[in-house]
Amino acid sequence: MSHSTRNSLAALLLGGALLPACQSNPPQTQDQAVNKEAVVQTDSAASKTASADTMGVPAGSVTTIGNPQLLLTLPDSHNTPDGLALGPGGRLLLSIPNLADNSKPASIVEIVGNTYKPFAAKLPVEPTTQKAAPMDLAFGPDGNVYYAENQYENSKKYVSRLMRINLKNGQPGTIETVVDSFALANGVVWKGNNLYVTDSQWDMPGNTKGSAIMRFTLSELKKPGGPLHLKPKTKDPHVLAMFTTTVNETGVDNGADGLDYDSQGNLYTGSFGDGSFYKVSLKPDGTFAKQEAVALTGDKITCIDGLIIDRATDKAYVTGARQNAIFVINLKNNSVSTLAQNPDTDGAGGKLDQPAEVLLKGKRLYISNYDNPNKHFVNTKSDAPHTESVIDLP
Ligand SMILES: [Ca+2]
Ligand SMILES: [Ca+2]
Ligand SMILES: [Ca+2]
Repeated sequence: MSHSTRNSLAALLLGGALLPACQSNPPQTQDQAVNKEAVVQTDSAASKTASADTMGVPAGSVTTIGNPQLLLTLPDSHNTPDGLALGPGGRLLLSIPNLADNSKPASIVEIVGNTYKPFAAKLPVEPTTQKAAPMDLAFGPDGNVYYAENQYENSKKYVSRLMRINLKNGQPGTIETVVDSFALANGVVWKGNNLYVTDSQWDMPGNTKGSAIMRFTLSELKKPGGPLHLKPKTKDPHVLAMFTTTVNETGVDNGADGLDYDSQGNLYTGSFGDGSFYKVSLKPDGTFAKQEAVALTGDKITCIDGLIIDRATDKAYVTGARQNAIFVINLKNNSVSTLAQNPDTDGAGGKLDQPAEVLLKGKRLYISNYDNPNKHFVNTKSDAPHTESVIDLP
């Protein structure tokens, strides 16, 4: 999950530069509106906190739906919980990239009951950024843990990676880079011996709003000889499908984010920047067959972060990071309903606080509250407590 605070910064700077031009006239375009608001924010110190969302989510309109419960609270040293993985024996891992405050190192912990313990406390840092940033993660068919790394907020120079934690007797041994040169590696899912990874910023020549799903086979990830290198700004042979984000008032152009597959083996991903929901059909060998934007009905989703599909019911549980909500998409008829939603909170008591990732274990839905907002999000402030919530489904 994946969030681009730098975009806000860019809009802010741009807004400053355009100050004389748009100060006296009402904004005519969405971009101008964004810039105009940025100017207002620069001019007024008072508006630094909690500027109510007046565009995508009108102030006061956010209702309370459902009743998420607190699973556990994390200290400030674990401030941005994100990816969740279910392993052999029901083991649960949680990645914490600390992108809200990375003065403390990122790590991966293991959730045990309603508490947690260290799993991989020392992740290798990327050499140029000197940071680790684990996002989504998954146990592979080889029993090892694969995690996507998001360096995009540290560097735009294609230094994000796919990493492998080689397990020894269930505990982390060596941790190595298996693929490099992603822009923003984000969601991961294994389907048989195919690994699918989203890159939320896979741009192309002439398309700065690009994103993609990549496909790797277990055998190529196991080949000796060091990491695979992607070729940025190309349709690299690992690119399975590409997407273009329609940038809205949030200014965020991150695209494909969470991903999972249904009972028929179709892959789905959602766009963080614009909330589009995509279906990618696969051939039996896991390669591309076709893709489509799914026409959804019911409640409107403006931003999709993580998602998980219950293949027994073909319902997708989708985090609405911007709307501070969990949505359910019934893949049998593409209708959307809201399972849970809260107004702006700090997360106390398990209230939603910008949910980023979800995982289903039995009938229990685990929810990571990422709490690291972009502008025009219901959540306005990264704050303690840092939390995991749960919803027990009927
Ligand atoms: Ca881009
Ligand atoms: Ca919080
Ligand atoms: Ca918050």
